[in-house]
Amino acid sequence: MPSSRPVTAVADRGPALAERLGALADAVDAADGRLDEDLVSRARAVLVKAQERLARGPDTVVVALGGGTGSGKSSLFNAMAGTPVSRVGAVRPVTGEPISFSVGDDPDPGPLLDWLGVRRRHAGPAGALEEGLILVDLPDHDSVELDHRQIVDRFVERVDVLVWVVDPLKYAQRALHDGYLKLLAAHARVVVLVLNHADTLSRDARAAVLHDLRRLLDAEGLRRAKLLSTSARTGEGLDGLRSTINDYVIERRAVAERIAGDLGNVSNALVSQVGPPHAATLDAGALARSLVAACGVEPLAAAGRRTYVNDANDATRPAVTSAVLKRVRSVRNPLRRLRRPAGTSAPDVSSIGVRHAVLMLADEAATDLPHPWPQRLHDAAHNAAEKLPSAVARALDRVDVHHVPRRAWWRLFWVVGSALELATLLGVIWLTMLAAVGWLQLPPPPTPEVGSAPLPTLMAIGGLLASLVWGFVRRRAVAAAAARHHAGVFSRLAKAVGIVADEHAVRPLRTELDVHARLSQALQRAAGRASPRRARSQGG
Ligand SMILES: Nc1nc2c(ncn2[C@@H]2O[C@H](COP(=O)(O)OP(=O)(O)OP(=O)(O)O)[C@@H](O)[C@H]2O)c(=O)[nH]1
Ligand SMILES: [Mg+2]
Repeated sequence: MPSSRPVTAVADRGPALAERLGALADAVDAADGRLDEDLVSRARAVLVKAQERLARGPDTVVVALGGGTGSGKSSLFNAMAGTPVSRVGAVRPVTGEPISFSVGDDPDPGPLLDWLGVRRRHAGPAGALEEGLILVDLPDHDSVELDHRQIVDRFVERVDVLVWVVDPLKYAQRALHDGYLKLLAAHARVVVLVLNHADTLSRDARAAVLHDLRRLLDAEGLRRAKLLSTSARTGEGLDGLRSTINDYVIERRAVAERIAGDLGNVSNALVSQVGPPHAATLDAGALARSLVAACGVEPLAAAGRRTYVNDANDATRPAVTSAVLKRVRSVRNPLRRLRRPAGTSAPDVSSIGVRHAVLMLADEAATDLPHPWPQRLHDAAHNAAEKLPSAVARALDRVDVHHVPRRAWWRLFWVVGSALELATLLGVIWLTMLAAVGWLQLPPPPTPEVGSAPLPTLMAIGGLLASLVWGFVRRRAVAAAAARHHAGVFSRLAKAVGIVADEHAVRPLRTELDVHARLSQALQRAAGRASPRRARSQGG
């Protein structure tokens, strides 16, 4: 049954058309809620129409005769059918509803005629006309009867080939050119213009009218539309009309051509809202850098560095100095034992800075994108900028900048430094005792010597000098390690900011750009601008 054939039935003859229809369906899905609603519903209507038409016998070609009243549609219709099926008359208008003539023995062109809304149906065997043709005689489009025009409009939407019959007096009529022909530019391949009543014109006048009509059609984008002249009265040009109609049936491409025209029209209209495929990139790295600046990562890392310096100093400072310092400090500042530098743990996130960074990202990605994409990206960025400051603050809070693991080398500094201090102290005590013995005029005890220097002097002076040098080395080592620690904390914080930025800002924007890319690729395919196979592999 023709009515049960799916859209892909056309694939036998035109895989490209089936692909293009599929691409438009993809695009309509992605466009929903994003593009102009009227346009999206127009695209949906094209898909439905294609589906319906292809389901109702893609191998049948429907050719309708349209035109103004009295132009001779019914006369030509009868001449083509070879039998007086449609009434011809002198009182206008004559034809009030469409009449069909099906050629050949298609068991049931009914579903197609139902869909077209034809009630008066006739059929005849294939003779001068090709089998598979359904010829339809239409009422006049310029009628005083309003419903005539509505009938014509529906047929113009649905038939495969339109034959416009004009007469020498009304061929330039605006109702025809503005109301129909100009709108059919995308369908020019399936539009035929027939100048009837040719017998009423002299040879020169006919040539002039044909020339003028051709000029009009070309100017209206209908360069590919065929132009014939006929006389239903004398039979002149009827063979040409018949063979033109037969050609469409023989090629059987009219169905596909007609649908392709609709598809091209609506796809191009959608393309104008989407633009060509766009290699928009999101500079997530730049966003992370701006956020790091806006979120007070550096002061936090600096606080971590200070904690490191404090902890390392506490652990490496030699015992005596350390004990003395502790004593002095606890007298000066009893709270110091709490140790954490106050006021540096809360991240200082600037909402304005965050907003600026995210909007910049969206603006850059939107360059070259047509309306409404910049607005959509802007909205997504706006949304992200609302949530981002608190999310970043929470993420920064989770990084413990004050956590400083103990290092093995700290012990070495403490042991060596303390030993040097101890030697110095012992040397000083020893010298003091020797001085006391001298002052009491007692015999001096034997004092060991290293080389020619007495040991206590060596211990006191050498120990002091060595302590000073060791202290200098210790402070340099702590400072260098603190700088490394600072860098580590900074990168941990920056990474946390990057993760949050990715989740709240980059991902929603990327989703929007991905939809744009999908849409634009699908539309390029639907419009027939991209090779279907290549486009598919790109899209996948
Ligand atoms: N001289 C001449 N008269 C024609 C020709 N074709 C049709 N006529 C006449 O023009 C009148 C209108 O013809 P129809 O075929 O009824 O015209 P129509 O376009 O079907 O008109 P409506 O059904 O009212 O829209 C009739 O009297 C025809 O005999 C032609 O080529 N030459
Ligand atoms: Mg008629």
